[in-house]
Amino acid sequence: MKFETKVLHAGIHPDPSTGAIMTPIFQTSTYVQKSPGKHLGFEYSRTANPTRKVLEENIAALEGGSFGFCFSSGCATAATLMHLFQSTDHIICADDVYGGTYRLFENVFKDFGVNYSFVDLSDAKNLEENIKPKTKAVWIETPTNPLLKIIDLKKIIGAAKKKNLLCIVDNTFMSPYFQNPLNFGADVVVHSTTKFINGHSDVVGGACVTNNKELARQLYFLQNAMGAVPSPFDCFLVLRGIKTLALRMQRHEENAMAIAQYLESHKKVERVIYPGLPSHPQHELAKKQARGFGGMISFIIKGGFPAAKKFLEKTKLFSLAESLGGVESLIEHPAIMTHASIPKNIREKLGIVDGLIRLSVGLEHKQDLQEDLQQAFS
Ligand code: P1T
Repeated sequence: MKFETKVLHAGIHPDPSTGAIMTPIFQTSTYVQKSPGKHLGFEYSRTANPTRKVLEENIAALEGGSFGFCFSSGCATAATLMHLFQSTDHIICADDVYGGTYRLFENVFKDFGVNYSFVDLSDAKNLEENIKPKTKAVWIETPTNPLLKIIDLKKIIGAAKKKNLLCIVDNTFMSPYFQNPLNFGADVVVHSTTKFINGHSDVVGGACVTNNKELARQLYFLQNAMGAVPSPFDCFLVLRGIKTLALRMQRHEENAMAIAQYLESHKKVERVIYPGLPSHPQHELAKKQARGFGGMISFIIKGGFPAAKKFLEKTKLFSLAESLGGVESLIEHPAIMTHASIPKNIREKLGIVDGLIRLSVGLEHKQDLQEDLQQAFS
């Protein structure tokens, strides 16, 4: 099946008891057994739930994977995955990742003895230079959040595999419509389903997918043991949102390209970062490894924080809010909002400066979006 068909049909079947075409919300915590241990495949909803199962199968199919697992948030997905490791293990993480991911690793799991090196993986040689005897895994986002650096999946995963490192790729920014890290040899692909996959800013959720049977066994165990699972209703909402993922991603990208070009021509803009622009330092790599450039743009406004603050207060269609990937456009200030948990000196070294503004370009008409930015600049 092609992607547009998979979002509607992969793992989705009419309800056998009623014929309902939409997957029912199985709002139940437990399941009656005929005799101890004799049941219809479901015992308790933390362990498995029919609505969640359909979503897990659907997301797995979209990523080209065999096993999918859903969680109560993107962070809960990452937290569960971290339990694959033990104290003294070392993980190499891309240096530019969602602030909450950085915080989870640096301020939570580090206290349990897991060590992290945050490294610029857009330069592949930095991976090999940072591998230690206890290195077990590499954690990647591409494009990165918020600087939209592109990491060469083939190169990094190739080098990591030579050292038997587990490769985990957070694919939230691209969504499975534009990029499938498992095809590059990644072991696990991660999503905050809160973002493009659900797409309607009404659910917080997460998911991961693998093709590795042994990893799937461990993840199934951890998902049940840790218990950070989504509600059946949230799974229903994500399943509903996913149906239009292909259409939404096409429009997100069309609008983002137009807005990126507009920003690049604006005299009050110092620099625009969008992988779809030829000015992006890794534009060719982005073209090669993904089927599109997505809906996220970052730019630096001239005039530093005072100019950024004024601008962020003035947009109307672009709502000032954290998150991304919803139908409506959002604007935010990474240094104060999504990446505040990264210490200022590290943030600035990375390039998350006070004039940096991030846009999640939604599905409004691109002319209205451009006019909104224009009036804010004025
Ligand atoms: O918010 P949550 O569903 O827990 O997902 C965390 C997460 C994981 N990975 C990436 C790439 C993310 O961007 C996020 C969440 N990001 C935001 C809320 C944000 O505004 O960047």
